[in-house]
Amino acid sequence: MYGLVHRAIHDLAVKTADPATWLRIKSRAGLEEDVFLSMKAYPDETTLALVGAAASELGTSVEALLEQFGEHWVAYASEHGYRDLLQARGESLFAFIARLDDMHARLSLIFPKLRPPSFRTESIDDQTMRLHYVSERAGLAPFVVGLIRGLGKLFRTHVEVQLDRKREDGFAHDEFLVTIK
Ligand code: 1DX
Repeated sequence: MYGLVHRAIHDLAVKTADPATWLRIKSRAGLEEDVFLSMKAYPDETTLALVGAAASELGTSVEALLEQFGEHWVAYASEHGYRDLLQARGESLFAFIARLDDMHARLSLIFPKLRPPSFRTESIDDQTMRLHYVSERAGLAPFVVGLIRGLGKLFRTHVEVQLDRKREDGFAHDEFLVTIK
């Protein structure tokens, strides 16, 4: 994944722990680079090694770390040049989620090595949607839970996310139920 993702993990580690913890995360992940370049595409193995090492060093599970990181990613991106992208003026949380593929299409024009997931929404009622998440990467459903919670904060909307159908249970892809409270 793009180095921007690794920089956001760095930011999370320094904010929830300290710089020494980040150095241990990098070393545990077997990575040598001093800094990650935002606009360089790194192998997914590098990203996953960082996530695993961060979970160990921060004393949590990979799933919990991914949830936390998803929430942090939204805040981080909105503070590092992507606020306008994440906050189309006047839009509701559900309207924004329904347009995530458009957001990724725009980003892909600028960053050709982006391999974005796809999100499809199904309206159930005014308060509830079913969110279909299709990714070439496995194991990142908890990341999406955090992303939706992060968007909820950004849009100042109380939201609950529930992983309803798991790809690892044999479904074609992960499906979430997203509810506005
Ligand atoms: F709900 O792959 C809210 O590298 C959401 O299944 C979901 O393939 C917000 F400059 C610039 C750059 C850089 C900007 F090139 C990324 F470096 C992207 C900024 C998205 C803001 C996807 C990151 C693919 C890297 C993927 C989960 C799970 C999408 C991560 C979250 C807003 C982003 O993001 C999966 C890659 C950006 C950039 C946003 C993503 C890659 C998301 C969201 N994705 C790089």
